Amino acid sequence: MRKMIVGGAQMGPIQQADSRETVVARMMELMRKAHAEGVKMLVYPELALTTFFPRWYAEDRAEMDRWFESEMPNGATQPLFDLAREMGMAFTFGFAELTPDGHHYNTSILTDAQANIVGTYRKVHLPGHVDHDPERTHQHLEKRYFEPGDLGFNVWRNEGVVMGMAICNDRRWPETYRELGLQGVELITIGYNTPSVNSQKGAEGLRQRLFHSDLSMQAGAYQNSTYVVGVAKAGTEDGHHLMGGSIIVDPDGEVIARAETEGDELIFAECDFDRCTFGKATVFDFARHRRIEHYQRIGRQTGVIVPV
Ligand code: CDT
Repeated sequence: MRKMIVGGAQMGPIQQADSRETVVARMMELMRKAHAEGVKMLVYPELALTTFFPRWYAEDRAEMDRWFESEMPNGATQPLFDLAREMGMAFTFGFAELTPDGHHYNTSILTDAQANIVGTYRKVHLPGHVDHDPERTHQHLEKRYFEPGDLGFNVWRNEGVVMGMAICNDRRWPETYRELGLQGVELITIGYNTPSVNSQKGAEGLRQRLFHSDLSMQAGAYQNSTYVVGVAKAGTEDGHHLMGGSIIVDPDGEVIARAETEGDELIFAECDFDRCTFGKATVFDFARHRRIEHYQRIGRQTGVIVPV
């Protein structure tokens, strides 16, 4: 048996005025709680260090560079890395990355138990739009401020477990899980910031938003026989509400831990990674059952083409 206690560090809202240092202090508090529960791998949300700034429109996108990190770790986050090293805790969190050559990505990093960065992922599926859209109840300008990730979907053997990362909207796409599943993933970490209102369909409601989130991650876990940890940044940020609903899902697709609040909250569960083997060797033994000769469209066609 390969058992590890995995934690999700859901975070409550971060206001525009909150400093990185204040936020990191909250992350460290969650890490201390996780350590007390025996957690060895801790998952924080997407854009964990700042407010969800893509909701704000700036004519000059360079104004938004203040939300980006040009190195990691940096002065503000170093104490979190130091604490993790002291506690022997692997972790992952998301942040806005500005590269030395001027590229902007929605990024997450993965560390080992010595706080060495062993993996980097840059969000592939960027939701929203590029220009200000007056038809929407609120803006979602990820396509304005970020470029699509250039690293693809990778896994890392970390602390004895095959781990992969995805970010927020990626969780709604089966391609995300299957790319990772084809590399034998056993733990997929997904941080998210999901507005509780659909800006183009107000009637949708929070219940259905949470259902779609659960549905996507539970299906991804089951169909690839992997654990999935989805962790929210939740609550009201400068008047805009983000849903909670952080969960840990087992390789059967069952939810084994769930957040109850919209604030800073630790969820955790003991994961036995040997449980991933059964599904991978039977109903989802890809080598025996996949028929890639019939999947060609997936790799060559992006949008829908309906026959005339
Ligand atoms: N952060 C992020 O990717 N949020 C999206 C909202 C989509 S609405 C344009 C999500 O899929 O949760």
